[in-house]
Amino acid sequence: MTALRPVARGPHIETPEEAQERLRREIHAGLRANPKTLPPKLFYDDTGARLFEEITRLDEYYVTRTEHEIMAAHAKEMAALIGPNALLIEPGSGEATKVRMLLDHLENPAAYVPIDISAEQLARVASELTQEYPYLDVIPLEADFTRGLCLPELSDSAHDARRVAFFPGTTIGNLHPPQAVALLREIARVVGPRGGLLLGVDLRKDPTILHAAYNDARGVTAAFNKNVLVRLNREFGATFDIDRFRHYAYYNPVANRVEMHLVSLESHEVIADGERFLFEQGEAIWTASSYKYSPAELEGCAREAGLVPRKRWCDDRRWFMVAFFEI
Ligand code: AVJ
Repeated sequence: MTALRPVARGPHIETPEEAQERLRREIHAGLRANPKTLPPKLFYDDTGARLFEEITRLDEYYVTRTEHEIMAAHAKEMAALIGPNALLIEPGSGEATKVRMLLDHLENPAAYVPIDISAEQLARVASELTQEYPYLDVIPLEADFTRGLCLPELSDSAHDARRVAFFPGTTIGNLHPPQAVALLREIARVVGPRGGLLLGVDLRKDPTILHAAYNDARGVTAAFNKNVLVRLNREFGATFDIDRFRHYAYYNPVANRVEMHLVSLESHEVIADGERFLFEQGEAIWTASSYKYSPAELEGCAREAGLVPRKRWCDDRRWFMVAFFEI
């Protein structure tokens, strides 16, 4: 049994209580806003992380499968571009499935830093990776990367290594483009002058395909979306009646995004965080966006953030792109 490094917390070493308090305020502000809005990171409690894994295996959800196919075909070339002795950083690591394809080809990586808000999943994944790659220094960091990026304490050699961020799964798509640029800029800052970024992003395509991917027949995406309300009831003492809300997702080809909503089926009141919130019949809570990019637009965002496009890989249908950038 390998001794497990304690999960570092960052940035600014916020306690779990402070993090929960900040989330509470964010939720409160979101429910007061017009339209009512909740941050997509709320999806990823332990139940949500599990539901998302189920989504990635759905017939309709081509996203994960397609990226996996691209990675499988080109991981060797990607690893070569990252180079030897690199420190690999993954914001929103989740199950850390795709990074294994890189690790299988990377030459003597300095360390791997998975960053995630789902603490239980992060600890489990880190221990699995330590067993699978005994030579690898795995340094998990429990953090909300949307609040800025930081690195845990590193050994001198890991600290001086070339830093490369791995940001797959089109997580960047959750952000409105200006925020996406800001996060890319933050990534560029953390990886520094010799750094790199390997980024996976979903591309624009037939809206029918997109619609199906976010409206699966088995209703897993609906359960994933509604789990946000279950969580607010459990963790923040809210009184949402889940059956009074409908999962509603559609692709907006003008804004280039899938929007996910929870729509109130009738006019009613909900208590959350000690306050009454009125829902009109048909009123939405906007729970997520999933932006779809063209390769050129994505690379434009990256350039704005100080990242230079070096190489891109797509599947045959051009549904998904993985791209490598350097500072
Ligand atoms: C994890 C943000 C990439 O937007 O496709 C999947 C989340 N939501 N189905 C996405 C999600 C509904 C997913 N990302």
